[in-house]
Amino acid sequence: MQALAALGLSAQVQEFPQGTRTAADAARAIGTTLGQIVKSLVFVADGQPVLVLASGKNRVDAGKLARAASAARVTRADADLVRSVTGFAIGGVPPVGHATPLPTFVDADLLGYDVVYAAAGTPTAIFPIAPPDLVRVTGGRVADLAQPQSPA
Ligand code: 5CA
Repeated sequence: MQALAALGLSAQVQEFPQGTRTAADAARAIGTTLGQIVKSLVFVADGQPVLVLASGKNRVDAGKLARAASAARVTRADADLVRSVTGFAIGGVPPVGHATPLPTFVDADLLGYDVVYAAAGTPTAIFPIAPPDLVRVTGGRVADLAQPQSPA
């Protein structure tokens, strides 16, 4: 909430005792679609941690992220690295307020919604945010990052 306030946004953090640890949990608790949940994911691009804010309905395509980040090699961060660079444990990693400022990429699919919901630092707390605000407060670059969906 402090990080968002410093960025000019008053966060309306909502607590869900039933848990918002995964995107599916969060969507169920809030009563919204998976697509409207923001997954805050750490990757390592040529040795540098980067943040990807992905729609809950998507898997991040490492090749697309590598191209967006002009990196030769992209891997997932492990849980220890997530904690050390963000200051938060997996399941509650927020899009802002990290221990280290992270270059940020925003899944273009998030821009298709009026409002999306991101973790607020714990596995039971989320906050709503308009996608253009999410881009602004994170200084993120919007990119097509989703793996192609397999037909349902
Ligand atoms: N609070 C929810 C909704 S906002 C949340 O934080 N979702 S999340 O998607 O941003 O965080 C969970 C993600 O952490 C999962 O998508 C999963 O890809 C990742 N994850 C889970 N376990 C590990 C692990 N051991 N190492 C690396 N990443 C992991």
